[in-house]
Amino acid sequence: MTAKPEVTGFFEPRTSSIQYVVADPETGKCAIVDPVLDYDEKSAATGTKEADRILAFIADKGYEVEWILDTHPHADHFSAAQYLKEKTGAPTAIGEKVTEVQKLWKGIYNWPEFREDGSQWDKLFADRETFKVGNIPAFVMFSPGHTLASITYVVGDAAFVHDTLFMPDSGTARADFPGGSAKALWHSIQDILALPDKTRIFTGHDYQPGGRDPMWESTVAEQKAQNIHMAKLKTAEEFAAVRDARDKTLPMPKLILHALQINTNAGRLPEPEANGCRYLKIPLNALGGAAW
Ligand SMILES: N[C@@H](CCC(=O)N[C@@H](CS)C(=O)NCC(=O)O)C(=O)O
Ligand SMILES: [Fe+2]
Repeated sequence: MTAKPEVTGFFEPRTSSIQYVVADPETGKCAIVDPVLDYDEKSAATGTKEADRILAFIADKGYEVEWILDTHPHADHFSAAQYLKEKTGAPTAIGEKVTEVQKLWKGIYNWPEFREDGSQWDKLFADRETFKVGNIPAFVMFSPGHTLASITYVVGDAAFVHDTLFMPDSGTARADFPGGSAKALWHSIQDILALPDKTRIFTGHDYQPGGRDPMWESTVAEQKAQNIHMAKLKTAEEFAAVRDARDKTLPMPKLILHALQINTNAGRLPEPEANGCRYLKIPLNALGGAAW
């Protein structure tokens, strides 16, 4: 029988993200998946309200953090991985293809000094690499498409698919960021849907279609039968045509140029300048035009 970890989702309304704590109830060991560092774009203030909420939950449960996991370098929010590492001492991890994403954005930000070897994380996972959360067996599946470094963490019967499948009524993630590919996303989703039907699917965003309450948990069986994209579109080509047409209409996430410079650096803010202030760098006209 596949082990059933306890999974708690924390919805972050500012970016419609879901952060997770996945725990082995037997040992009290847990992993944090895709934690958000708060950012208010109007004042350029950063904050740790969300991350502290997760830490309070973990303290209350008496859990010990074993891993701080990111599924991909996010384009819409800052990762709280470094903050949580400082607080817990747990290692940070991401997929090893992050080095390709680092190369891409190193060029866009014109950062000749930037290390593009992934050494900003404690662990880079390879495809199908195994690990554990407490005594629960876990493994990594490469899931490129939304980004070329995206991975899915499968912990017992729970798959953290982030920006591949959303809830069945919302379809799938966009695939038009630098390094994205709708066809690759299709194949990644096929791998996820090949997991056992009862596998619990935990998504990374919920944009609350029709204004319904936020939701984040489904199963492979539900996704196969009901996902508005996957239940209807039967080939990679059909899927890519629908996905690419929709993506052309979507404006870039408002924080993409802010977020990638922090998230390709494992959630570290830029070093302060001589006056003690940290600055972000925004390249103009670097993303192939706007959906005006
Ligand atoms: N309005 C949001 C958009 C965020 C966005 O583009 N989200 C990505 C995931 S990072 C996505 O796949 N969206 C799918 C869609 O909007 O259909 C923002 O500006 O941050
Ligand atoms: Fe994303």
